[in-house]
Amino acid sequence: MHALYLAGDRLAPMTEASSADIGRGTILVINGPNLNLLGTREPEKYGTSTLADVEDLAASAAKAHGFVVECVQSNHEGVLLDTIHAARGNAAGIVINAGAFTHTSVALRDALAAVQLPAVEVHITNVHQREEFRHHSYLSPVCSAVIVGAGVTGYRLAIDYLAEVL
Ligand code: CA2
Repeated sequence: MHALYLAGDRLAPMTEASSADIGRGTILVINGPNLNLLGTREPEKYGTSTLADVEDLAASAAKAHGFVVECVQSNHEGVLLDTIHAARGNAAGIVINAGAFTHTSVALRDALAAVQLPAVEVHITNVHQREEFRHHSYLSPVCSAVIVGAGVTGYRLAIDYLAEVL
């Protein structure tokens, strides 16, 4: 999944948007493994919003602050790494829910540290109320802020925060 949203609409990829369209810039919204299933299973845990709903919510929040979003979801760690690398020079900030890779991936942490962009780690659920293995995040130490347990509203809060600090 890879889409640029401008003014809440699905548009052409980032390369086709003019800098005049972009306003304050682009916020990259990354969703990791299994988050493509949002809204289709386990609603008691993850709610009923779909990934498309989350991406629309992010686009609206960004638009309110004069940003656009680029939204990427992948189940493949390498794709997420390439996406983070490509953000350098193209995005002003990053919102990332790396799913289960949060708890396993030194590589994603190194990529986030390398690009030196303000990043916000988001988790839909309160990972601290869940299994012990979800309590540790490799990403938190290299993120500016961490939002857990606010449901999909966490993505909006992350964008509001980035708009404040950027
Ligand atoms: O709470 C979160 O946002 C998580 O990042 C979600 C991950 C989990 O591994 C993290 O510990 C916390 C799992 C994403 C799975 O998403 C699904 C959505 C709907 C149905 C099934 C899975």
